[in-house]
Amino acid sequence: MCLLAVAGVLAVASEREAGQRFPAGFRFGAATSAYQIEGGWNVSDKGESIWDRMVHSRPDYIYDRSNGDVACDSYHLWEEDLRMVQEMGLDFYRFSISWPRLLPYGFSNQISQDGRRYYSAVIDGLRARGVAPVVTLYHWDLPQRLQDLGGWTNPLIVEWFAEYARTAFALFADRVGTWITINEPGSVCDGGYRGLLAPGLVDHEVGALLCTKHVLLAHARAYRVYQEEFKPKYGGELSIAHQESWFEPKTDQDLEITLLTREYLFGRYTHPIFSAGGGWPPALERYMADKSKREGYPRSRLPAFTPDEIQLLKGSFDFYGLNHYTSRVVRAAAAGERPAYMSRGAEVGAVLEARPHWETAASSWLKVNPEGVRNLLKLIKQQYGDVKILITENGYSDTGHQLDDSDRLNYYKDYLEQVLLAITEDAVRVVGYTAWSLLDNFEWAAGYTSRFGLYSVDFSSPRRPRAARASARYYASVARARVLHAAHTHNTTA
Ligand code: PNW
Repeated sequence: MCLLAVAGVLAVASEREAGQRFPAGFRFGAATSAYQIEGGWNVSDKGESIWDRMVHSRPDYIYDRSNGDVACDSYHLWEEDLRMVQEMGLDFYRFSISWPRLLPYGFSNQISQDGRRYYSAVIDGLRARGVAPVVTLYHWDLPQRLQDLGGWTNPLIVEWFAEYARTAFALFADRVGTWITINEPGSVCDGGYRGLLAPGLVDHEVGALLCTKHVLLAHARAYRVYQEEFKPKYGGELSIAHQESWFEPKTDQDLEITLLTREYLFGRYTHPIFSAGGGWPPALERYMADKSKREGYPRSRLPAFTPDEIQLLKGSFDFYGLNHYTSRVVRAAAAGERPAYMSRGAEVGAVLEARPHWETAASSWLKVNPEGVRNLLKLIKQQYGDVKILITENGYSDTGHQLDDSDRLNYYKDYLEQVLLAITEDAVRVVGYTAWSLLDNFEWAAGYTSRFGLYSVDFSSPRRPRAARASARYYASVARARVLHAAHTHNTTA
């Protein structure tokens, strides 16, 4: 078909589908994280992280006994990554700084010049390509030294993190306008203290809840540091990225348990920051106090906030960062049924299930339910008001490095459609969308067995060649046209 005819098809398509248009100013991006892509785990003076320690000391912990020692080798091949971001025409690239790469021993008395040069080059490289950097300060790679001092269960980490954040702002805030403090506090604490992620500790009764308090306060302190010392000069924005699934009651009888489970798994991390009143979700706070008492603890396992801490946390955001992948139905455990001790709902007596018709990605936890994202966006607006929401992650996993990935393409298409409906029909203020991930990478305990990349990576080759998948072309066409189906029409007619 000649070019003019293609243009004609496009013109008709875009008129027909005017309602499928993302609002002006809506931004598209893709995300990665340091440990998952960089490699270079011990180059120059980089310090050891809890993931380095985990994969080296407990190789069985990773499904395919792999590690992130080399990963995508983005420490050396970062220009290729930037070329891919540019090739897709994306507005921003979300990546993370490795705390022990910048501060090898966790504290700012020693700043790695190599680490500093590396992140500076990535930031400058993005800007030179017209792509905005969105920088995450903590995507799970804590300096091992700080773990040895108690990690996220030690209240002193609140100031250690604020000091790290101040260092990163001082070095990069002149060129970075959007910051994420912590990626998924829920994964950091509930994953890290349920043995699923580094540090691989098992103490979700006490450890995970201490971690929750400190990881939130660390975020809030970093927010205030930015507000007071950097925002007046640079005017950027900062928030935290929460992982939230859509939870719906299995039957009408399960409404109450669903509300409590949402508060336990998600509200515990969002209510202190986004609610008008601040502090822990009241229903959860009562539940945990009563339960702890029955268990013989002298005080609630959910540690209290002081009034000052409540004020520090309340409103410590410029937007709502949302990582979303999947949905569950919730039911109360039946009489005599004990939810598996380590299962996520066990603390509140809930059982989480998937509906049988939801398809499963390569990651067994990832059940596909596109309507879930719209429901969740509406719920966030209902709970916390008309807040600006940046979707900081959404994506789909398969296996192997093949390029024909119609399942992933359809996942993006169907989820983006629901995001757009939330904007146009429900007036939810979603300002941007981030695909996870730019390229296949080290998927934590799943190693390289689950692939989330828009670009595939061949990990069997020392050159780690990247190649665009069909989903990358699709996503690029949406990002360029800002319309859901017109560009797709182009793909099929051309
Ligand atoms: C995210 N859930 O984690 C992380 O931010 C990424 O590093 C990771 O690679 C990606 O998702 C894919 O797994 C998640 O419970 C943790 O639904 C938990 C959930 C989803 C994603």
